[in-house]
Amino acid sequence: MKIGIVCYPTYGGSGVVATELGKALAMRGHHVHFISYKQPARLDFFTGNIFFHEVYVSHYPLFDFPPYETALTSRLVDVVKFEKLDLLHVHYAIPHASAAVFAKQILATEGIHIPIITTLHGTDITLVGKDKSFEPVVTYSLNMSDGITAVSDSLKQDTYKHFNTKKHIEVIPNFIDFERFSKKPREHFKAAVAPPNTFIITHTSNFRKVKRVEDVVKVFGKIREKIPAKLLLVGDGPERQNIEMLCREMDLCDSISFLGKQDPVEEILSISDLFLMPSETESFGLAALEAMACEVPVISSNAGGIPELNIDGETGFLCDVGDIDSMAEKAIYILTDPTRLKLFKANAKKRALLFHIDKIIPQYENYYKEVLKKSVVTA
Ligand code: GMT
Repeated sequence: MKIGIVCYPTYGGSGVVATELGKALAMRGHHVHFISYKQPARLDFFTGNIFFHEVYVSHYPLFDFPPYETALTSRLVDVVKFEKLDLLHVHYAIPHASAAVFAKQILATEGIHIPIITTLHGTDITLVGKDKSFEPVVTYSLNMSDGITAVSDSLKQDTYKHFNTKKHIEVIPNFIDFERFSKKPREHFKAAVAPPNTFIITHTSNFRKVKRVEDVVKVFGKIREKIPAKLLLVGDGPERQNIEMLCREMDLCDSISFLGKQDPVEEILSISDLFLMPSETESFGLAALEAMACEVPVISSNAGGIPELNIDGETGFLCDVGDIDSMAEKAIYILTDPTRLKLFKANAKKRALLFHIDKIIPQYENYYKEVLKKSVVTA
């Protein structure tokens, strides 16, 4: 198949999933065309069947806001026509789904039929998308898509709750590449990061409000009162400065390292004993899956789709959003018994294996075939 993938090029979850999906599809022989304003961060190699088409936005003095959606639409028309694509798979509804729908309508005037699949990733539905400044456009784009996928059942239900659509939504969860994400022997690294017999607790995110990084620090503060521990904070974003202030206020600076944006996250996860994800909303929790693949149990909130990944009392624990006491108590419960910790680590990996890339990519391929078949009939 000749597949166009539209995504954000940044390190955010939707861009990562879209890029890894495209790379895996190319490995399976498909021709994959990435379309975005910058080369996706995870697009770290090219083969004869991977292509990248940059979207340029003209800067004209009249534009206070560069019209990216218009430029993207024009680029989609051009790429679909010139590369003779079979389908467009857009990741994150805003503005990718509406741009694709518009491109589809333009192409139809020239007798070209292009099916569109929209994958919903989370905040495009639960946070930004449902805002009334976007909702009518998102609803229309969903209803005009030939196929819709969501990364968890929870996100599927949220979509039905917030948008007026009756269209079928296929749930295809996030996936993980075990060739990259698996526990590696990194004892020297662990020794350099923390004194012996110190537990390493990790959190990775884009430091947005929705991630509740302040809860991570507060939970860590409580753990630190009982057992020797070090907190590694990976990532960066708008809340970083507030979090640094909180660490100072709590007198925890010596026990917390801000590592910033890191590409080899698997190296850090390889030395970690516990992962914290206290998010306000989380459609799936790719960062938690990456941790689990590296044998790291997860203490998380029970928001959104996290319970579809993290199994309470087995791979970690689920607590109510903001319940810092319970999160700390559960963390201490896991960490203070070596046999229990070993079991939780093993369970985390076993659970992550259910989301192995080799299991999930065929689900996308089958869904593509299904949508192509249906859209030929109705075209
Ligand atoms: O987590 C973020 O803020 C980034 C966001 C994105 O779209 O880039 O991630 C969302 O998509 C990921 C991949 O499908 C999911 O694993 C994340 O749970 C989801 N984030 C939220 O729902 C907050």
